[in-house]
Amino acid sequence: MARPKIALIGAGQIGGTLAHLAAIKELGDVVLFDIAEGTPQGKSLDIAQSGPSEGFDATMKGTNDYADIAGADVCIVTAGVPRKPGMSRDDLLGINLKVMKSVGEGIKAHAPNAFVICITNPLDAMVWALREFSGLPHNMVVGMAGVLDSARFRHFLSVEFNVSMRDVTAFVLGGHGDTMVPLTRYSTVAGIPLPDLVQMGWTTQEKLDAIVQRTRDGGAEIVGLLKTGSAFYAPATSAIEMAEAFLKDQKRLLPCAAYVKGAYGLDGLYVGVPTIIGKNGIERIVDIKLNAAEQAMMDKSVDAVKGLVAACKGIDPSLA
Ligand code: A3D
Repeated sequence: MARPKIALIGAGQIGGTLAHLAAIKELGDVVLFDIAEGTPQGKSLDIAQSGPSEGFDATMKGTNDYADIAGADVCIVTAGVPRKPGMSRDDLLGINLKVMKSVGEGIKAHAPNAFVICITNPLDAMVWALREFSGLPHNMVVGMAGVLDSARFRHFLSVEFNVSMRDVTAFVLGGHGDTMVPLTRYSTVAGIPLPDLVQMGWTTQEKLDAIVQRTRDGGAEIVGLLKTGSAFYAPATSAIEMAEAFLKDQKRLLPCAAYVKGAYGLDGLYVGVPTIIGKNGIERIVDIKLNAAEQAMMDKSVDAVKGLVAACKGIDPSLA
């Protein structure tokens, strides 16, 4: 049986890491595309040469030609620019919207049956625009943010509780920005909800509030440290988790920026919600009950995403 084909659009920090992870996990043959000449070719060759030590069977191809992504089963999009210290994700909107247009057209022409995972920021608006430009079904175009934001939350909680990260589950929903919604009530250590752990004296409400805020600022903390770009290891791992769920029909329940129409009272918007990912892409959106405070946070986050989508429509009239 032929190996799946994984096309990575953007061969920068995240793109290169994605290619290496996809190879090591033997998810399929990898095509690394970028407009920068030499970058995808050089990274592909470098990663291929890690094969003898890692012992993986996967081909690597670097290219500047969209024709090479033909028939891809999965496309992961990181093309665009990342933020620099002092920039918000939203500052990237104008530049990255143009990039989404060319990428969407490339996918539409050469890989219309792919499961497409967008990582480019500002995430919720870019995944919406990429879907519009590509014309692919909504269930096959999704944004990566919730898996990463939840992983950051899980990491901070595991350090606070001194327990394995594997036993910490967490949900971060809403838009991927300052208004993201870490849900403490639905986050647990092996099933024990965080509010119960506060009552049990494992932590204090103040410390938990600080962890929630650190999660919201998780991307900016790394941008501030790196100074020349943004996080790339954990973002790549998060997208690979989603790609694997699709390729192996795992039916994983993962928070993703998915197209929501009906659930959460939304009428057609990409925003972070719990989803089931399997061989049909986004197979289900899980409409969990929010209490009044959570709903208020979600509403604020949804408003921020709506503002970004409106800004996209203002920049590119073809989207209106
Ligand atoms: P970077 O290392 O700069 O790579 C971006 C690559 O895109 C570069 O190699 C560019 O040459 C390439 N590129 C630019 N324009 C095009 C185009 N039109 N077609 C194809 N390739 C193009 O950035 P990165 O890999 O660190 O980050 C990529 C994106 O991911 C940025 O927008 C980040 O803000 C975003 N990001 C999102 C998250 C989320 O959780 C959603 C996390 C971290 C980064």
